[in-house]
Amino acid sequence: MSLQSALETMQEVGGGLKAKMAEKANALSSNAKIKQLGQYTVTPESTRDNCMTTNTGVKVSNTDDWLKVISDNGTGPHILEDFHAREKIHHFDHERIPERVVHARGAGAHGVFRLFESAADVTCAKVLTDTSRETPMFVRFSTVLGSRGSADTVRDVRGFAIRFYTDEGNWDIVGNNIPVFFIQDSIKFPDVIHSGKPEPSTEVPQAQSAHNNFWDFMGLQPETSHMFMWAMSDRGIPRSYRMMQGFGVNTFALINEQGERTFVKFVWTPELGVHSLVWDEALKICGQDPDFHRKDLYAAIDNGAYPKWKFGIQCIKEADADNFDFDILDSTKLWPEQLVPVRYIGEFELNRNVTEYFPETEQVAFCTSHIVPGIDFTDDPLLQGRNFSYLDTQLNRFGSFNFNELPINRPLAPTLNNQRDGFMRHTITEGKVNYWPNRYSSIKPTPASGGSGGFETYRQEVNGFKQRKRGPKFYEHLNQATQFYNSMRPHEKRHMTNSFVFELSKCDDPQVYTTMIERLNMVSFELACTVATQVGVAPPEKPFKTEYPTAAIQGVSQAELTGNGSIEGRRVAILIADGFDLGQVTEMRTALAAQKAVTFIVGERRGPIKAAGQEESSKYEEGLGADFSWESGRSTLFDAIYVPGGAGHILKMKQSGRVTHWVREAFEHLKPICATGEGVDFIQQAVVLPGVDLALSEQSTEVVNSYGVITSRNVGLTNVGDVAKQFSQEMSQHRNWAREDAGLNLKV
Ligand code: HDE
Repeated sequence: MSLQSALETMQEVGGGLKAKMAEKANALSSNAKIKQLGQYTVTPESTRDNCMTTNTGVKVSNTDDWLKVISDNGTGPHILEDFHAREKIHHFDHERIPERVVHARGAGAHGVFRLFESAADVTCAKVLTDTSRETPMFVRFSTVLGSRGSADTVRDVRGFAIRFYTDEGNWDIVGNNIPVFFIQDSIKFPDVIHSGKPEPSTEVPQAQSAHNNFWDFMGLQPETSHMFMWAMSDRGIPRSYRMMQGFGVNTFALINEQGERTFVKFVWTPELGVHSLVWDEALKICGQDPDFHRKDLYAAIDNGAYPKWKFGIQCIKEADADNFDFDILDSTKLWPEQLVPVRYIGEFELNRNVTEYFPETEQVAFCTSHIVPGIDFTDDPLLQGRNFSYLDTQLNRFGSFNFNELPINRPLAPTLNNQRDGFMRHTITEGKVNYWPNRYSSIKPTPASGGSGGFETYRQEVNGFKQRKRGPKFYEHLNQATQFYNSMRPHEKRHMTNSFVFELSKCDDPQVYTTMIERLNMVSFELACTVATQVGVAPPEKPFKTEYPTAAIQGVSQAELTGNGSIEGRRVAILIADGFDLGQVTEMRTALAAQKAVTFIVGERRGPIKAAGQEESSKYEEGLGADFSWESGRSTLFDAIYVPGGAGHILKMKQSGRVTHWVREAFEHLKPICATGEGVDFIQQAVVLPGVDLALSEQSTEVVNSYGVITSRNVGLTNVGDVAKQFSQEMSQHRNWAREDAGLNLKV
């Protein structure tokens, strides 16, 4: 392949893909909710003569100078009469609304839900029974503790709130990426959140659970045990919002046509698998790219790599409710899949980015109480209080109950009732009366009639005494925490141990970390001993229990959730300097682009990098344009690295400590690394792979895969494709845990 044709091929790969994606994006731009939002969307073209106006539609002639009384020296006092200046400043002064008290930092996207199996046996909710429907959705991902301006990749639980704009009204599942919660009763929510938020005396730390107050609370409140094990696992540092599971956490009820009740938990699992960052990388990204997750989501959707989740239900019949050794209404317990299998009945896809952040992602107002006929609440004590809190918090954020009239919150189902007026009322309702009953009876409550009639609460018998108490099974807090730990693979256990060590080492109050070691001993003697030694506390003398549970829970290790082998949206850095082998780069890019991975050229400088053979040219613009320089990019922001051949470029790379660090850091973070031709020499110099002499492959066209480092020294153009195949296979597994098991990541 000539240099020229190689460059042209690369342009076609990029251009063709973009055109196809744009086509798909247009086709998807028209679901009913998007059309509805279109009525509220303005563009420069929708204005008169492209002219800026005041908020009352008057064309503006000058927006740079406040009206003044100008004296001879060219200045003078401002005049209050300037209605445009005052409107502009007033508006600015009032631009902020209170940020969410938790989950303040978020990212949203639009999507669509498709049902492939009717759940009519358990519910009459049309959204879960009518397989011919496509239901528009809006989803908001978030961190919990940090404020709006904090970083994305902190260790934290992630919010995963999903809204279905159903024909019967909005249905919200305000979920998380972890299936259990810290506390059992909502009255303790302010306590658990206060303990995690910045300490009141100093307002530090920001977006961190690694401090005295958080671990003080965890140590003293045994019911947190299961959830803090999850938060300290890899689930606390997801690689991408696209690679997280979602859980409704609370126990809801489904009601079918016959009026029968089934207890249900909602779960959704990503097609791309559940994957996480490694801790060192997460910490670095907080500084290198604090918007890492929101950018990742935006870029994937923008490039047509639409993330998808299978949507499932776990059901327990009313008659079986008492047959478990945990209370099925206790949100600190999950329903193990081996006992209650997940029935996947639908899927959703996010296929459109928001047009403007504030009116969509910031103003979306999720409430657990937004349900539709066929779905109901239970006595889950964490859910009951949430139903109160979400509505209350929206009133605080918006200052008016009319927040449901905002475009993003406005249901697709028509709304009509006698609640009128209030701040910022938009709707104009015809008619003389705003009360019920009235002499016209034009609108009235409608009796329940399956999924399409009025909402009717399940007829549940309730009797008892007013008390502040929980059911007897609520008092067991440790079994599932131990079972979760038992379910982890060796590398997952190692990561958990390290996170406890990190977090507790940030606490400087010995009482806090000593109590926490006692608490950990209640979950696992092994874990408590390892953490204690590292944190500087005497390990417990003996196990807390004579026998800890030995069972594991199915489906909770991320090793069981690696996805469908797709590498869509994976970011691959191609490291080059002048004199690189363009043919190899072209072949690799084409092969990876065919699988919708996104490649970036990272060169010795940004701008054109000259391929071997082009080096003599004096024209600056000749060469392959680098997206980043070695200095401006960082290995942490990519999933994998490729180093092509080219004697001249390898010579330069070997002289750069920065680019050597790139490869070593990616190796330490267990990422797939690929090299061809002379690129192999560079890898050999940068990392240690025991028992593998990469030079041996010099004479063969063999592709060597050693701990996720894929090399082919004597690659002919014909087999870059084979190398790419192994490279993407490795990428689809996300990280090479065997490298960590062998301790190689720490020997670079
Ligand atoms: Fe929330 N939670 N929460 N929460 N929560 C809020 O509502 C609350 C809980 C979750 O992207 C607030 O609109 C109480 C569990 C998400 O807009 C607030 C309790 C789960 C989001 C509130 C819980 C969540 C919130 C703050 C204990 C997982 C962000 C702003 C009973 C199932 C939604 C707001 C978005 C937000 C209260 C516990 C998930 C204060 C009282 C369990 C994803 O109302």
